[in-house]
Amino acid sequence: MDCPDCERIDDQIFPKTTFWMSLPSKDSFSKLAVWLGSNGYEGEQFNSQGIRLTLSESRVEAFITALYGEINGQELAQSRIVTTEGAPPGPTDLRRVMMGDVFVNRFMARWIVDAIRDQSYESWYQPIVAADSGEVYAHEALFRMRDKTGQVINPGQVFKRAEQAGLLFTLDLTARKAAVEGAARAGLETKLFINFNPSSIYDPSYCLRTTASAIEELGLKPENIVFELTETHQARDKAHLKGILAFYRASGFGVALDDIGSGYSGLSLLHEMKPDIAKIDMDLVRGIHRDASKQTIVDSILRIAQKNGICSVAEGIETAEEAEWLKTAGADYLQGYYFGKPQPLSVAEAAE
Ligand code: G
Ligand code: MN
Repeated sequence: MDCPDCERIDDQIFPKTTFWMSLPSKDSFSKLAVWLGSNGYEGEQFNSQGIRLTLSESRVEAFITALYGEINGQELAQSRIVTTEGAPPGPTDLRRVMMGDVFVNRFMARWIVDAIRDQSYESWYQPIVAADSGEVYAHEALFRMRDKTGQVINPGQVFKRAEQAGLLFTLDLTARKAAVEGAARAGLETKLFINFNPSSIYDPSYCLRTTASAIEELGLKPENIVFELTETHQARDKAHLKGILAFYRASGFGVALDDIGSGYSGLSLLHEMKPDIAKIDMDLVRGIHRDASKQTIVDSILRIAQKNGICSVAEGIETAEEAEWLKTAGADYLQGYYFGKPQPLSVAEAAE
């Protein structure tokens, strides 16, 4: 069985595409009908609030872009759109029906779908060092996607666009696979930290089996893998987060909570979730050696971590002063440009 949300990306646009659009009210239906008529589109009514429109491929972009400007955001979000190659939508098209805004965002983000198909992405790796010895303890895998010219695209943008386009499940899975495959190919011998957005799955044991079996098939040791839960403030509920933690634990993986101390990532998550590792957000790290309020917050994160048997990693360290302050305060591991930037992992580096 496939998970429709993360393992398959459906085609929306065909050589000749029929758009089946269901509007949220009679009023928005009339507005769209009038606009189509006055802009040379031959739409047809197929039920009281439904409009059907067939376009050749070359006219699709102009139509979707105009549609985006014409219908207000809320109307678009409450509309439903599905496309076919002409026939009325059948039972198998049900799972392809999208909210209007997700449909438009998916179309605008089709470069992400193309890049996944063309495998125009890779995983880069950033070292995490032990605060006391300075030895490399682990690498964090960071996903990098390339555009058609080969330029690396800002990774934050890629994930944001993917989420708006209903592609987060697919992208997060692709990134996790790239992380383990790259590490296995390079013969990485340190621990491997892999980012994971809890909003990208419904059910841990079902949705995470692809990643877990890739790790096993590639011969990586589960005890060397740590999953970093990111964007935990967006997670549906604590029970969902706890389910994910339990799945990873039962499979022998380590678990870290990312971005502790940033915005919403409350300290309460630490003793409620009891991860193996707490990653202290880089906003707190920046200039910490001369910022008393950041020092107070980080001191209390470190104290809670120590009391609960949780190891700490300070992220985003850029200077010797920041590194020194964190080491003295008792952070276990350090990460940031000061120690090494994310970069493709060559076999040579992995072996050192
Ligand atoms: O959300 P997460 O903490 O996983 O984000 C890591 C991101 O931060 C990566 O994209 C990485 O390139 C970036 N990064 C890593 N180290 C540093 C650093 O020292 N300074 C800054 N500004 N960014 C960093
Ligand atoms: Mn991270």
